[in-house]
This record gives sequence, C-alpha cells and structure tokens, in this order.
Amino acid sequence: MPVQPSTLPDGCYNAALDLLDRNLAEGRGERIAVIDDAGAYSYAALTERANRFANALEGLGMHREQRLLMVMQDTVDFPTVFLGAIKAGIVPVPVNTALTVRDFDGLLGDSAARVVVVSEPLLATLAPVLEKHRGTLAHVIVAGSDAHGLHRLNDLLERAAPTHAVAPTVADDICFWLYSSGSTGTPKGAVHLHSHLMQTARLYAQPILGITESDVVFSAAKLFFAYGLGNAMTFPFSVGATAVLMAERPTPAAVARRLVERQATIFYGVPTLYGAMLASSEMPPRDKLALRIATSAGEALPADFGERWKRATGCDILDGIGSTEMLHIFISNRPDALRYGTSGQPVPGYEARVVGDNDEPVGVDAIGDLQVSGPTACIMYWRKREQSRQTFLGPWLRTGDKYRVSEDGYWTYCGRSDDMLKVSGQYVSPFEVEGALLTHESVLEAAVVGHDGGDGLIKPKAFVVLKDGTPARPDLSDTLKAHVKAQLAPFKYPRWIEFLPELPKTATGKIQRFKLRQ
Ligand code: 3UK
Repeated sequence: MPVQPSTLPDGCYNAALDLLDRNLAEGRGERIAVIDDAGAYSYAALTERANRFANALEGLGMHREQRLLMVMQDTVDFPTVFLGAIKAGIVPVPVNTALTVRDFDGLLGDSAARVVVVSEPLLATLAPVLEKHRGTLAHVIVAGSDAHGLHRLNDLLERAAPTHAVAPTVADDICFWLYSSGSTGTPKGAVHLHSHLMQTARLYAQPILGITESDVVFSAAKLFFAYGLGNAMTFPFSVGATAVLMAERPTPAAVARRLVERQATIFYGVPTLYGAMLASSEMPPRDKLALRIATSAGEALPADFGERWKRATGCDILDGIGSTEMLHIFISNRPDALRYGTSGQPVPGYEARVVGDNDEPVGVDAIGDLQVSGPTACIMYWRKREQSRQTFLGPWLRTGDKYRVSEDGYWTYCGRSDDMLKVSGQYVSPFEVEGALLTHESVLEAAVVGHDGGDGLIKPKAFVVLKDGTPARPDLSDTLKAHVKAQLAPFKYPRWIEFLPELPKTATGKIQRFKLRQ
C-alpha cells in the first residue's frame, strides 16, 4: 500500500508535511522529487523515508526540540534526515561540510546536539572530537555503506515503520537552525521557525522564478547553505518539482554535465562559478540546455558575467541578495525587471530600507546601511544575546551591507559595513585568517583584506611582516598558504601574499586596512 499523507489537528503546522505529504495529498506522489548520484526517488518514496527516519529518531530516544547536527553531502539522505527530523519536532542543524575538526568541535558544543548524522566520507574529519562531546551527544549515524561500527542510516530506515504520527508543532515552533560565520570566527546559530521554509517559496520562488511542478532544478550551492536549501529542497518541494542533487564539488565540468544530462530548467549558482564556467571549455552549447532561468546570490554578480551568460545560453541570471538570517532572497531582479550590476528590487512581502547612522532612511542614491523586514527572519542567534540585540531591531534586521537605491528603484550593493569578506559566496573573517597566519613561526604581523583579482570578485589577500632573521625563501608564500589551509576551511586561505617591512598603523597602533585595500 502506498504511504498515505499524514495530517495534523487544526491550528498545528509542520513544515515537513507542507513540503512532502501535501504533494501526496494533491496527487503528485509518483512524481520524482529527487534525482541524486545513485537514483531517483518519488515524493511517495521520499515521504516514506522521512517517516522512517522520524520513527528511528524516536526509537533512539530523541525528543522534540533536541538538536540533530547534519554534516551531510547532497544526496537523497539530506532531505530524508532534514524533513524526517522536522516531522518528529526535532531540530536539524545542517552545517558546512568543508569545515575543520576545530569548527565541528565548536558547533557540537554550541548546539549541544544529541545526534549527529554524517556522510561517510566526512566521518574521518569529525571522528576525533566525538568522544569529547559524549555528555550531550548520544548517537552518531553514518550515511553510507560502511558505518565504522556506528549506526548506519540505511539500517535504521529499514528497521523503522513507514508511517509516522507527526509531532503537533505550530507555525511559530522552532524548526531548524543554520549557522552563519561572524567576524570573531565564532559561528552564530540562526534559529528559524516552521513557517519560514514555505514562506520563502511563496514570496520568492513561486512569483519570481515562476517555479512549477514541471521544473527540474539544479543548485551548485549545496543544501547546507540557506541558498541551496531553498533552491534544491524548499522551492521544488513546494510545488512538486524535481531536484537534481550532486555530492561532488561544483566544478564547471560537473555542473555542465548535470545541466545537460538532466535537462535542468532552473539553475542556481554563485558569481565565482558563473565566472569559472564562462572561462572554461566546459560551457555547454546553447542547444544542449533546457534552462529557462538562472539565479545568483552570495555576493554581487559582476554585470559582465550576466551579460555574457545571457549571450551564451539565452537565459538571464537573476541576481538577488539573501542571507542566512532571512533564510532566502529578499531583494531580487525579476525576469521582467532586470538590471545587471544591481540586486534588483525588494521582493513583495519584504520591506527594505537604507539608513544612516541615526537609523533614519537616507535619500535617493545615498549610500547607507541596509535593513530588511519580513516573515522569514530568524528569531535570534542561539545563546548569543548581545549579537542578537545588535542585529534584530523589532521588525527590522541589520544585514551588515551598504546599499544605494536609484531614482527608479533599483538597489545596488556597495560593500559590507563590517570586516567580513564574501568569498565564492561564503563568509570569511579576515581576523580568523590573520590568526592562522600568526601561528606560523616566521610571521610577526599579518593583515588580511578583500582584493579584486580583476574579475570583480573578492578573494582574501594577506599582507605579512616577517620576523627578523627569516630567511628569504622563494616558496614562503606557498608555505604560508598551505599553513592556513591546514588550519581553516580551505576556501578561507589568502590567494595572494605580499610581504611588507611594516603594516600601516594609526597613532594608537590600529592597522589601517583601508590603506592596504588601495
Ligand atoms: C552577501 C550579497 C551582494 C551580503 C544567501 C541567498 O549569501 C547568503 O547568505 P549568507 O548568510 O550571507 C549574507 C550576505 O552575503 N550577499 C548575498 N547575496 C548577495 N551581496 N549581492 C548579492 N546578490 O553581504 C549578505 O548580507 O552566507 C544568499 C539566499 C540565502 C542566503 N543565505
């Protein structure tokens, strides 16, 4: 018997029912929800897998509101675990799979997760710190063929019952968290509610992308990012469309293959990838593609990339700004209102304003701080009261971005107001990179700034003062890059290193980063 859609009493709301069971109730159970590297899964099959996972978690003694850390690649197991946990009222916390063991240690501590689900290839990175957290961490589940003596996800699913009585959550219950990096290097857990997922689909994906059940979507941004989670799970599942998932790194070749083989109709990328694809020989010819729309977010899309992509594929790239705190895009270009080099206009349902130091709106064309208001804003940073107070101001949220609005209503990104860099769409704290450089025996001082390598995209650049007596070795620059890569997630390393006799400083000894940026 095919799995029946679960229901909840009036007044209750569970996001997973809206994304899974509703497709069954509306007759889309046999449509394909996910195609991953191993196979295809219908909405009925995925719903049953999520039900089984919810039952398995309850069988392991998990209770509502406990956290489940997800260190997972993009396969069908990701929505199975994420939505299965949500069905049980358990709070999934997906994290960046490129992080280091030190980062995972911090996240296990901050979240006090009771269960971790980890993809087998990532287990080795996580393993050294699991024991340390056994006061809070009760179970480790491995998604893959060999569980190395821990729980194996597929065994748990097999043994669990296929139907599940959904937790009677309400729209305002805590649903999931996503971590966002801060300039201090300690990530902040953005706490999101059950209502937020579908709201991003209703406000952005359905009206702006015009997503329907016949779309096949592919996101180069992974599901653990808020951008990827919306792109490849919430948006397609909100209408019964198909998501193509890929575990490997999004190289131009791997991306081009998915777009062509799966005949994707919506593609979601980040500027660095668009640049790499346009420069590569892997760019598929126009007649091999089925794309009708593409999106870009994470950092500003250089106008030139959009124009060249349009010439090459016939399809526009809609640049839009979103954030982990707002869950998805809140200012965006639209197919019928597009201006390359801008982020477009506020998405209806959101309000945005550009303010001066007094929190009063500035006029047309003046640069100020971007604030946004809307129904998908996270409720707080987990156990970070002071940072929450600084960021969430009643209905408004400080984004940390500088913006300017033109006379005719287009919004243009003008940089960050804090020190954070956006590198390939991901946050990098210059202080964290400086700290890593300073642990090298030859480094006396270091300052890291964002540098445009000529394509309009920012990457970290380091200025380093060496200790007296350091031998002038030609390979020192490569050694320092490797030294940073060994300590931090690889995307954070400085792409350029310049050696200086001293750093420019103010009279009080503060590094003058603006001088280094010039
Ligand atoms: C920057 C942009 C210029 C901006 C995200 C889409 O990037 C996302 O979330 P994060 O929390 O970073 C948020 C910050 O990234 N940014 C994002 N998009 C743009 N700057 N133009 C853009 N189009 O500084 C913003 O404050 O990592 C993107 C959907 C969901 C997301 N979480």
